[in-house]
Amino acid sequence: MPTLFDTNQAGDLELANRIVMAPLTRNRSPDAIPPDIAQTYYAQRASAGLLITEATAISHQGQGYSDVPGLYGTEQLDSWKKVTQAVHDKGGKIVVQLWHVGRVSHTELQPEGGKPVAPSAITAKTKTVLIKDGVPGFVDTSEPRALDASELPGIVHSYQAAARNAVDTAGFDGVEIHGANGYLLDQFLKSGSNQRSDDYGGSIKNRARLLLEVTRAVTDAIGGGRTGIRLSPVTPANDAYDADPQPLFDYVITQLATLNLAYIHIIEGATGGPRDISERPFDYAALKAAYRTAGGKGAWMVNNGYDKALAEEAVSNGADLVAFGRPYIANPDLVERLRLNAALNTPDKSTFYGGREKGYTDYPALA
Ligand code: 8OZ
Repeated sequence: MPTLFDTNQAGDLELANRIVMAPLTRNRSPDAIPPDIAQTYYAQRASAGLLITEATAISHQGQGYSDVPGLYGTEQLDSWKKVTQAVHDKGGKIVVQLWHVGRVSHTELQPEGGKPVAPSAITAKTKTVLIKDGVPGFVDTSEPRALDASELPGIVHSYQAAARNAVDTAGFDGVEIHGANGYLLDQFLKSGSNQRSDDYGGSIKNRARLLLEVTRAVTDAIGGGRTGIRLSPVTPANDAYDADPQPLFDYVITQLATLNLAYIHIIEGATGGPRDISERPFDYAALKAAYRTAGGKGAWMVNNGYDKALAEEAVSNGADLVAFGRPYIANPDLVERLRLNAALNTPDKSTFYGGREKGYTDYPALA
């Protein structure tokens, strides 16, 4: 029976263990350029089997928070190149999370102060982070405008270009498509945010169309073996809601099964919150079974609220990889600490978003 500490394969990626650093937004990239200290931050965590970067905007339009990084400008790519080099020098593997926030944004963050874009012109009941004079504050998201169908090929192209640049220019081992947490692709998937009457709204097949077009475009550019995707079937994050998520995600996963992806990354329950939501039941075992039945060979990665005991139980029940979020903020050597059953440092919430070294690169490893 494999353990958390055994090697595993995720598509083309050979991973040293089954412990993954989940994507974590840190808002330390002014002008969307990762700071030099991001090299230290990610290299400190390189003993994870796989590092997934913080969500990274594929375009200016795809940005929804102050000081999050991008993947569409030369300086952004050059800076990421130094990060991937630092991780590879430590023997680590790193993929970048491709992000378009859709309606979870603010006019102040959009090109020419325009409205954020969405499947439908429905404001998300959620907050974003604007940093003013170095001080982060939560503000309501702006009212979005509905995307015209003629704009969608351009968005698909932005994902594809970002994936190509990530691998060819920035040196990433692959990409993760952010299909979760109420951002653009999840907004299209779910009935609460998608009221379109064209080919991208209405039926499950139509609502899943954009996510599948994006995933095909990315795999065409860099190969399925270097592409993962993150999904959150029932999270309420960012006002995400679907009236009937099980058949929706069973369809999505069955389609994804044909694309030879490296991995499928599932957030179980409410992102960063309860793993079970009584009013939003979901059968994750059925989802995984649907993927395997449809021929899906990617690694099955689980996430949300895992500790060592729960992670070991998941691996013994057939999970291939377990992603840890908040523990990775405070424990650069999380793999070693889990191996030794050592105490974990406690993350400091006040330094999650914004700032510099404090709460970022200064958490100690075991002596
Ligand atoms: C926390 C703060 C801002 C963004 C996500 C990218 O939930 C995020 C995010 C998390 O996926």
